[in-house]
Amino acid sequence: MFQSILERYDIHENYITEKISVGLINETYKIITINNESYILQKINDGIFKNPYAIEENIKVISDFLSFHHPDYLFTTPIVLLTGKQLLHVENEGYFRLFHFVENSLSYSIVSTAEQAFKAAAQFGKFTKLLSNVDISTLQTTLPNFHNLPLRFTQFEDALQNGNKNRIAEATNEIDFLLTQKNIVATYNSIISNPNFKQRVTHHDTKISNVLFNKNDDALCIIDLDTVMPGYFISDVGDMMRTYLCPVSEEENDLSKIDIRKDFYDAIINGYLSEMQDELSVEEKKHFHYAGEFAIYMQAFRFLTDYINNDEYYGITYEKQNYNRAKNQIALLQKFMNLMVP
Ligand code: GN1
Ligand code: MG
Repeated sequence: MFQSILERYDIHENYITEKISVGLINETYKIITINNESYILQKINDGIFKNPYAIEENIKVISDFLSFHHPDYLFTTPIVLLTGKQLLHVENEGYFRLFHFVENSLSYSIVSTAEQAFKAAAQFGKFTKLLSNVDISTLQTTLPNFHNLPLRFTQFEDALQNGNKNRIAEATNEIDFLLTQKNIVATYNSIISNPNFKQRVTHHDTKISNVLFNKNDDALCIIDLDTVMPGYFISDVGDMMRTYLCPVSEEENDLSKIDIRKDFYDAIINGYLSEMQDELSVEEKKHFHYAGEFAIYMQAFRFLTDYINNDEYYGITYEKQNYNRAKNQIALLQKFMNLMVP
């Protein structure tokens, strides 16, 4: 399969491949040719991204804007095919994109220093800031309602009505806890009706593996631009809190390891504000803490929803994985709410 894909990019040398997928949705491979050219090949999950061309078009709008206004900014765009398109559709296989591997870059799966948290947050803040003059109506929504908390909550409630009865019974404690936190949804509704909350170009998947660093630990650029679309800053800051504050990942089953690193919390806020200070309104700046609650809560019940729906969305490698992920996120939310009083 790879060979026929690479030929469409006029790459004919021998190569080796390595699966480096870190996400739960798309598949990612590194390809190194015999001439030592390195590429990243990504297969888009078109069961989830129903209109992959929207991704390509958004990236085009953004890359045109950046190359005109901020030509020095390192922005990873897919390699253009012989046909002139960036997205390759292979019948019965799916949609693919090929990128040049960013030389001398590395990525992390867990944040190990507050400085990394600061630098990553600054990168995501910079991205939104540099694009603040893009007319967001020119961008498409690549995943409708992706971070729409009330709608996600309704999907959770639907799962509780129609999902796997055994799994619902098994997860009674977690379900009860999540239902008691519904005020987080009410706050979201008040936020989006507040004119001081603005929609901006938002990444929506700010985990640390989406930031490339060099060996001196400088942040080089951000990657994984499939969910770049209009959104609120709480999405980006919230997902950083969800994924940077804890020394272990959402896959950890030993809940005693779940902890909140206060200095990393400060680093996220300070790093983000180092770029976004003049962009965010006073009202928005009061909602950094809420951002964390929003993202952790949403992820907790999205994992549980998927478990109750028999794991139809997130990739799993063992039976109770989505349940365990939900328990992990609930533990994180409880720690976050107890330790990090706004
Ligand atoms: C999914 O596949 P990945 O890791 O890029 C999900 C995110 C979740 C994340 C949890 C399109 O992202 O919302 O935060 O899993 N992306 C989509 O690991 O649903
Ligand atoms: Mg992603």
